[in-house]
Formats: sequence, structure tokens, C-alpha cells
Amino acid sequence: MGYILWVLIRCLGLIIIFNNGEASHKAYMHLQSTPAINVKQVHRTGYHFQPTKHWINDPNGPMYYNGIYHLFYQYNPKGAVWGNIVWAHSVSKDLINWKKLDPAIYPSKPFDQFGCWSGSATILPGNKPVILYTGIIDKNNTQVQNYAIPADLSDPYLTKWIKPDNNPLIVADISVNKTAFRDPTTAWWSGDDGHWRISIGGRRRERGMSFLYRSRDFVHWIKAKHPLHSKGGTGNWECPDFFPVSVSGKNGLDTSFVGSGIKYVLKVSLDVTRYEYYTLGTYSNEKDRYVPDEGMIDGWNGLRYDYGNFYASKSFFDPSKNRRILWGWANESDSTNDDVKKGWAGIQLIPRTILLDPNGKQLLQWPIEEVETLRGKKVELSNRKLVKGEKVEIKGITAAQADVDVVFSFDSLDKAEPFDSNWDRYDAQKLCSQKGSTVEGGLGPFGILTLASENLEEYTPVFFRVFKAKDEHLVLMCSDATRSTLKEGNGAYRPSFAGFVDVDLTEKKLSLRSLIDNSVVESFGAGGKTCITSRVYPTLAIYGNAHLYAFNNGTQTIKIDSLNAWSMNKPLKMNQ
Ligand code: DQQ
Repeated sequence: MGYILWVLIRCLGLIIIFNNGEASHKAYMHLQSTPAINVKQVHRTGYHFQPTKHWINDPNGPMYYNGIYHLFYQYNPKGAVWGNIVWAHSVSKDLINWKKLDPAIYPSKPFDQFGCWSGSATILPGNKPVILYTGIIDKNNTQVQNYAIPADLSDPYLTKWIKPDNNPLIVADISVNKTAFRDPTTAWWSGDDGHWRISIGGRRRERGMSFLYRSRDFVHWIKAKHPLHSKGGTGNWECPDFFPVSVSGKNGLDTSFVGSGIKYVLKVSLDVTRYEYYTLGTYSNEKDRYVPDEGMIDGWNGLRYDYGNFYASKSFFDPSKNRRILWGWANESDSTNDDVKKGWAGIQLIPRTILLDPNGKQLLQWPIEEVETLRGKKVELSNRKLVKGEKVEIKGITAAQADVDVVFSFDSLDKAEPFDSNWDRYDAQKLCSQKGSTVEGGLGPFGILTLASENLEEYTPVFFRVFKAKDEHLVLMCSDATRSTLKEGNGAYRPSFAGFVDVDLTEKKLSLRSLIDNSVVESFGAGGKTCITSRVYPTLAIYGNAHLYAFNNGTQTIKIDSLNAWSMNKPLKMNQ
């Protein structure tokens, strides 16, 4: 069954690839240059990053430079579907308020005249930023790697970027598929050999891989004999991200950090399935190879940053707060037709700090602390029991734009439903769609109903359900968009996204935080062990008509130990 599904998905992938000359986004040629006439406001985000109109995708080259955060992103200046891609550019002092600048990189030279695709920024010694990006040089989507440097280092916003004439820096050699060769990583400097390294996503037949290149001067790059890493059957890799994390420290690490007590993370974005997975492992300087830790799942069932709508993510080291920050793009889940009517598509999610979980087996993610500066009115609840079938409304805040942080507890695990050994441990989504928020369980389902209309015609539940497997308890976390809107579905995607949460239940507690923002619900289970993002488009539960509830549909009584919820303000300046 799994294999048949794989073949079907692969064929679909190949059809998309064939149509686009191996570009990962669907190309609606006739809509690419159809500018928005009216920009529909409903469903636009209040505090998640988005431009005033048109299409956005991958975050590119995030960096902190001389007191300013820079976010570049893939942008279509001419329409609400993918196409005409440039690097749009916004700057911020706090990652919350953003100032829009002119596009930093746009097609203008033979080495990028058909597109300026994703890439990364590296700050070279002497405090000199450099961007590496993929240029498209012909109609067949032939990909090369270019660089750009600021025109004026004394300009605090680095407004203008120059693409020197010695571009392209890297072209695909005969062994590399030149239409699947893109998205250079931030460079890292490893060890004593005086060479910078970068990795570039691609594939060899169905084997996804991240090619490795070395350079002494950042201009002449030589391909290493072996890729940094590869994995058969995973298809094309996009947007690889490679960085160290501290094993016991609470700080993030610079990409070039060299020392002991670290592990490495390799994240790849899977072109065929449109989701990402990561592994933790070791990287050897001498061999220049990354090896995932024993027991890590390296492939489609691997760990994900987010089990929902989250793709093409990229991280960077923020030296001002010694943290590593992760940024992901959430595409729309409605139809292309709707996007054209709205005049916009795509948002950037709230940046997340990432650290290694103390268990050493996964990462932990948490919204950057700056987002808390947007918190307005607060309501609280504590020690509130929820018996089977009960729900309680969290009143007094703007439920369409809120931050909710709740800790649930329970007296016993005895009522956890048995986990049927025939169920697929790696298909959490299927389990969630069978056992939705209204299907009575033992321990769970319990959680919150976000973006709910008054009479629950529409709602997006985010919830847990605990199972008892042979020797352990399994915690399922779901974010279910199936009842999120009354609108007809034509072309819309409304999955019950799900992931398991690897959490110790000794204390019989489970925590959940959700950032709710009109058409997005970003949730963090058990302190950021499992994260799920849903994009939803309610018709009734909008603005002041949205409600928020906590609920329990399991036979085991649940207690809300503590619940804090805030109305979220709009940033003063959102990218105008
Ligand atoms: N988006 C870019 C590519 C990248 C893809 C093109 C991932 O560089 O592979 O807009 O979403």
C-alpha cells in the first residue's frame, strides 16, 4: 500500500516537474502577471509577516547585521501566483515591526535573467555580508549559483546589492542535473584547512542529495567528491539547511562554530511531498561528511520542524541574543482562484528559536520572545475541570488574533485508548482524520477550539489524544482544518495535520501554545516538541465574531491547570 502511494505521489511529482521544467512551484503562466485589483482584507494576518499584496514564498538569506535584521523572501511583484521571482527585502530592529525596501536582487544579468531563486547569507570576516542565490539562466530552468554583495556597507539597511561580473560562481558539472541544483546554504568555515563550505540541494535520479562545495576565497568553488549527505528514494532536495546545535547549552551557535559538545542538524525540503524533515548527527571536518545519529529516521518518515503548512525554512544565528532563529513559509491552503481574487498568497510564520531537546533526540522550537511585546489584554483560568463532553469559552480577548498558552493535567493514564498495532505509527495524519476532535476517546481528545463560530458551524481544533501501546504511551497532536470553514472546498486543502509528541507523561501534564492570527493557527505542543501550522479561511468566525474554547471529549476528566490568553496587537509598522 505504502509503495503504491509512493508511486502515485512520485508520478504526480513528475507531472508537476514535467510541466515546469523541474521547478517546484506550479506555474500558472496566464496568471503570473495579473496584478491584484482589490486586495481582500479578510483573512489577512494581523501580526504574521506578509507584504501588502501578491505572492510570496521561501524566506531567503535571513541575517542580523549591525543592529538590523534582514528578511529577504521570494516574491512575485506582478501577481498572486508564483512567477517573476525576485528577492524582496524588509528590515527590522525587533523582528516584529518591518520596513519594506525595494527588491534587493532581481533578474537583470545573463546569469539570472529567468529568475532569482532561493539562497542564504553569510557574514565574512571583516563584517562583510555576502548573499549566495540560485540564478535561472534559460527557459529550461537551468540553475547556477551566484553571489551578491552590498553596494554600500555604510548604508544601515543595505538597500542596494551588486551582482559582480564574475558570476556565476558555480555551474553544474556533467554529473549534476542542472535543473535540480539550487538553494545554496549559509557557508561554514570548518577547521584548519582554510576552506569555506556550502551545500546545494539536488538529486541523482530519485536519490535526494546535498552537494558540497569548498572555496578558499569565496569565489572559486570546487565540488567535493561526495555530497554532504544523500538519501535514496527521497527525490529532489530543496533548501538544505545545515548548522550546529549545542548539546547542553542554552545558546544557539554560529554556523561556523567549531568545538566540542555539539551536534549537527541537516534539514531538507522535499520537492515531491512538499514537506521537510531533519536529522541530527555528526559532521566530520576531515571527511566533510554528515552522518545522522544511530536510530534517526532519514527519509520521508523523519522528524519534522512542523507537521503542517511549513516549507522552505531557513535558520540563522542571531549574535545579539546568542540564539538560532528558524523561519518558515506557509503557503495558502485555499485555491489558486481564491488567491487571485484575494490578491495575495503566502505568509512568513513567526520566527522560532531552536535548541536541542535535552533528550538529545529532537529539536525544540519556541516563538521568539519579541512576539510577546504584541500581547494586549489578558485573560486567565486555572484549576478548571473539564468532564467528558464539556467545553469552556475563553472570553474577553480578540479570539481571531490571540496567543494562548495552556497546561492541561489529568489524574490517571488508565483510560488511554489502546493503540492498535495495525495502525501506522508514521501516519499520524490518517489517525487524526479517523479520530477527530469529536470522536469520544479515553484520555482525550482535549485541547482548544480556535477560530470557532458562535454555534460551532466552523472551528479549527488543536488537541491531544493519548494512546497506550505495548510498552509506552503515545501522544497524538492534531490541528484539524476539516471543519474550519463553511465555504465550498473547490481546490482547497483542509487536512487534519498531525504528529506524535515524544513527551514524558510522568507528571501527567501536557502543554499547548497556539498563535492564532485570522487565517493561521501555529501550535506548539509540549514546549515546542511537536509543532503544527494550519491555514484556514472561516466565513463566520472572523474578526470580532471568532470564539475560543477549551474542550474535552474523552471519558477521563481533564483539568486546565493554567490558561493564559492574550489579544494580540498589530505591529505598528508591518512592512508598508
Ligand atoms: N522555491 C524557490 C526555489 C526553491 C523553492 C523558487 C522551494 O529556489 O527550491 O521560488 O519552495
